[in-house]
Amino acid sequence: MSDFDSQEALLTALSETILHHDDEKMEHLLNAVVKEGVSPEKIKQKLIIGLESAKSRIMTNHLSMAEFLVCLDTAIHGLENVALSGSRENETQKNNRIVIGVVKGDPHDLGKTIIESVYRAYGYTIFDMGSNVSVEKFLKGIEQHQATILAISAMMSTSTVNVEPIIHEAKKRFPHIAAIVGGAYMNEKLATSYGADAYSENALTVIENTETIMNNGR
Ligand code: B12
Repeated sequence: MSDFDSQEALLTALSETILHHDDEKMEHLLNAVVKEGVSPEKIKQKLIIGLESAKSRIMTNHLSMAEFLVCLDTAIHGLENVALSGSRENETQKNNRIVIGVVKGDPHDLGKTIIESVYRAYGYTIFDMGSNVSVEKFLKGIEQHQATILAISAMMSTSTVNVEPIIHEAKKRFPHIAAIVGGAYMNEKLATSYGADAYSENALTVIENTETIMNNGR
C-alpha cells in the first residue's frame, strides 16, 4: 500500500484508472489490492463504480464517445482479470444461463455490453444475441442455450415498446424464464407493465437484482 494512506484510497485509485484508461496502472493496482487481501466482490464493485462514473461523463459532455469506448475496454480488462484470479461464483451464478440482446429497431449496444461484462465477471454464462434483435431470435436463443434468464436492453424512447412482445412470447413458450430489463428510457414501472421480473437502472445494481429474482424463484 506504500503510496496510499489507506485501503480505501488504494481502491479509489484503482477505480480512477478506468477514467484515465490506464491499463498498466490498473494491473499494478489490481495486484496491490489482491495482496492487501481485498475481496474480489469489493474489487469488482470499485471497477463498476469507475465505469459508471466514466459513463456519466458522456452525459455531461466531459468525455467523448471515443474516450468512453477506451474506458470501457479498460474496465472489461479489469473485470476479466478479477474473474480469472479466482473469484468464486455462488450457486445462483453457476446455475443460470443468460441470453442478452438489444430490442429490434435499436442499434445502441453499449449499455448491453457493460451489463454483459459485469455478468461475466460474476461467473454467469452469457449468450449475446447482439443488437436489433427480433422476438424470434430471442426465442431461438433461449431455446438453443437453455437460458434461465432473459436480459433485454432498449435504449430509445421508440424502441422501449418492443420489450413487451419479447417477454410475453418468452414466458408463454418458456414459463421458467425470468426477465430483467434496462435502458435509457426504461424505468421500474414500465418494466413491470411489460411483464419483467426486474429492472436495473445501471450496472451497479444488476447482480443484486438478478440474484433477488432467482433466489425468490422469481
Ligand atoms: C452512442 C449513441 C449512438 C451510436 C450507438 C453506438 C453503439 N454501438 O451503441 C450511434 C451513432 C450508432 C447512434 C445511432 C442513432 N442514435 Co444514438 N445515441 C448515442 C448516445 C450518444 C449514447 C448512448 C449510449 O451508448 N450511452 C451509454 C450507455 C452505456 O449508457 P446507458 O444507456 O445509461 O446504459 C446503462 C443503463 O441504461 C443500463 N442498461 C442498458 N441496457 C441494459 C440492459 C439490462 C438487461 C439492464 C439490467 C440494464 C441495462 O445499464 C447501462 C450501464 O450503466 C445517445 C445520447 C446520450 N447522451 O445518451 C444517443 C441517442 C440514444 N441516440 C438517439 C438517436 C435518435 C439515434 C439515431 C436514430 C439517430 C439518427 N437519426 O440516425 C440512430 C439510430 C439509427 C437506427 N438504426 O435506428 C437518441 C434517442 C432519442 C430517443 N427518443 O430515444 C439519443 C438519446 C440522442 C438524442 N438526444 O437524440 N447513437
